[in-house]
Amino acid sequence: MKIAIVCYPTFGGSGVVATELGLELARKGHEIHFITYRQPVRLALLNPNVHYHEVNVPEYPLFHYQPYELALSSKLVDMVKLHKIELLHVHYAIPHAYAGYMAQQMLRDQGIHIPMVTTLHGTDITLVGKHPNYKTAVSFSINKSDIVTAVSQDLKEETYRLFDVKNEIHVIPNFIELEKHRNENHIACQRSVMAKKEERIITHISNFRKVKRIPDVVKIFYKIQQTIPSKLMLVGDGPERLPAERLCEELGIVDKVIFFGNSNEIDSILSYSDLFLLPSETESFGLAALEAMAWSVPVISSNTGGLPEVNVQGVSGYLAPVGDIDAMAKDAIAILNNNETLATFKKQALEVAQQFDIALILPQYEKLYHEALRKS
Ligand code: GMT
Repeated sequence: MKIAIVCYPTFGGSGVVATELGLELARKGHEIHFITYRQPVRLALLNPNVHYHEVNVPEYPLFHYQPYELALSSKLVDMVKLHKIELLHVHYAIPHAYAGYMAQQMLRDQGIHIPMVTTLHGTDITLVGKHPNYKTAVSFSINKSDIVTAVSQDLKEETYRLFDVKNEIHVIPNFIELEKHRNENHIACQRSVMAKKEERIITHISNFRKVKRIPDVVKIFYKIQQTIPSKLMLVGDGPERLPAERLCEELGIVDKVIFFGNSNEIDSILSYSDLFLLPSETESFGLAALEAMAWSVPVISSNTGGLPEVNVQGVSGYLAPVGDIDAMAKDAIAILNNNETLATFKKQALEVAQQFDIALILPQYEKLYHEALRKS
C-alpha cells in the first residue's frame, strides 16, 4: 500500500508514534511518504520504502500568521498525484485532519478518491482542540475522516464527551518496538556518568510543559532521596525547565539532578533507570511511561486519562491522584527500598509492556487501512 503519513516532526509523542508506525509499515513492504515541515526526529532514511517530503511555507509580510494548512494541503495533493499514494494517515487533528480533508476535496475535483485515517493523540482533544476557537473545525474534520482512531479508551470517551462526533472511534493503543530494547548495542553512555553504584536512578522524560507537572517530579524526588540514595535524570526541554532548575536549587538538590535537555540517548538513560516518574495533570496514553516499561523500568504516575490503561496498579508500578506527591513518593520508596521488590517490579513492568508490542498493534492499523480503502 502507498501511504502518506502527516505528523509533527518533533520529540512529542504523536510524532514519535507516527514515525515508528511508518518505519514498521515500510519494513513490512508498504511505501511510506512522510509529509511534514521538518524531517521527523526518529526518521532515518535508510529504507527504500521511506520517503520524506518537506512542506515549505513561504514567508510573506502581509501574513501575520503563515498559512501552514494551505501549504500542507497543496503538498498532499501534489504528492498523492506524483507518487500515486492510496491513503492519508494524519496524526493529530489540528491542523492535519483539516488540511487532509481539503486535500481530499481538491483531489476529488480531479477524479481521485483517497481515504483519510485520523489518529487522535490527546492534546489535540483534551487541551488545544476543545478551545472554542478550534472546536468547530476539529469536530468537522473528525467527522469528515473516513476512519478515526484514538490511542486509549479514555481518549475515545473524552472525544465523545467534548465534541459532537458522530463517527465510530477505534481504539488502537500506542506501541513499542520490543526487539530494539533487547539489542544491547543501543546502550552508549555509561551508568557511572549518571550515578554512583549504590544510588538508584530515577528518570522523567517529557516536553516540560505545564501539563507534565514538573514541580511534582522534583518534589517527589526530593522526598525519595531523603530515604534512598538516588539521582534524578530529567530528559527533555520546554517552558518548565528553568523553573525546575530553580526549584532544585531552592531544595538544595542541584548535585543530585541532571538536566539532559532534548537527548538522543533516551534508550541508554532508560536502560540504567530504576524508576520512571510521570505525575501529569492529564495524559491520553503516556508513551514515555511505556518506553520506560519496555526497558523494565517501573512507573510511578498519576491515575489520570489513559495512564491506568498503560501503568497497571501494583504490577508495573503505582498510580495516585494528580498532585498527591506524598503518595507517589511513598510508593516510589516501597519499590526502591529493597532489591527483591525492585527486581519483581522491573520484571512485571516489562511483562505489561509486552502487551503493547508493535507486532500486535500494527495489524490493527493495517486492518483499518483496508476498511478505509473499501469505503472510498
Ligand atoms: O504529551 C505531550 O504534550 C505531547 C503529546 C503529543 O501530541 O505529541 O502527547 C500526546 O500524544 C502521545 C502519543 O499518543 C501520548 O502518549 C500522550 O499521552 C499525549 N499527551 C497528553 O495527552 C498530554
